[in-house]
Amino acid sequence: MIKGTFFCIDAHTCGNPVRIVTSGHPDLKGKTMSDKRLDFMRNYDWIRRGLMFEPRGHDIMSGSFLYPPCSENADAAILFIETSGCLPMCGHGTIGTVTAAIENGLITPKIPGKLIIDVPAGQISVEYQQTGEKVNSVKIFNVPSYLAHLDVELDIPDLGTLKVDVAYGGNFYVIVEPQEVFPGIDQWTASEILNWSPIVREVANKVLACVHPEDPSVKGISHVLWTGKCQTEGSDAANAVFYGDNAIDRSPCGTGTSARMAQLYAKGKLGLGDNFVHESYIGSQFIGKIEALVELDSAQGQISAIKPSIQGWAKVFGKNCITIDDDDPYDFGFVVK
Ligand code: PYC
Repeated sequence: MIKGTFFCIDAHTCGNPVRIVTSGHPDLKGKTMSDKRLDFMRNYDWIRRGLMFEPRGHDIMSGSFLYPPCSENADAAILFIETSGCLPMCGHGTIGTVTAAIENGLITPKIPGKLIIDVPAGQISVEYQQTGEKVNSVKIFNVPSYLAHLDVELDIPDLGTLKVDVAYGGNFYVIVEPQEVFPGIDQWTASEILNWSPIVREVANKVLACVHPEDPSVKGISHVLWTGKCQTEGSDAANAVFYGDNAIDRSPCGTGTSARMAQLYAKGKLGLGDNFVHESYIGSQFIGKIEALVELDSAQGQISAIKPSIQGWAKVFGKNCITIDDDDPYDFGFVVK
């Protein structure tokens, strides 16, 4: 029996995949996208697994569902899906989703060129540029981003002690800069990054508490952002973001770029109004900027945060109708580790 039929638009944002699911998504309970994310994770995770994992997806697959807005001022809402779960926010996912949605008439903006979008991490706004039917670039004004932990020493078995920071940019990131036991991403192979990242994430999650002060359902370190020397002209910094169980982001990572700007701001290395060109593991670039400074209330007092923007591009390359049928032994997908 067919359990679900999903019409999808396949795209990539600066090299990283985004599968935008335009039909077949479940009705979700809740007033906000954060509530709806929890309902999806509890009751419909089979859809994510079926569409993201092999054989319909792969280790690096990520995607989104477009929903009607939850707030009166918004144009649309997005639920993000990925091999690792349902992210509170995804930058490359938003750029791909907006590109596909505008090019295919799936969202009608109240103001052409601008969108307000509800996402599980809060509300974001977007500006996009279009030539004819094509969207050339998308700029996201992301959720407040902040440094959560500074100079933490992690004992990584068989590697040594890593000094790291942890920052939030829509997801929590361990940020690892070059040091004695880590020479930089330019000196490590992709296999080394894929090997050490889950261990670093696990150790960091054991010793550090990361809970968003305004939404306790947003918690835990999901990503590891490694840094190193740039390879593309014009870049200010380079990164390799690890996510899921076996993925390095091919885009410069929107939430990772936001977290990195928050870390650099807190350390006095980036200022209000500064641009920050961030390069991915394959050399593609996002333009980041610190747009404003804000304070977040927390039980421990106020947290200084930045309001970052991230600008990038996406290309749509296919349309796809995917079924999940329970006569298929791999209906809910599988992961090879
Ligand atoms: O662009 O925010 C992002 C992202 C998260 C995971 C992969 N990409």
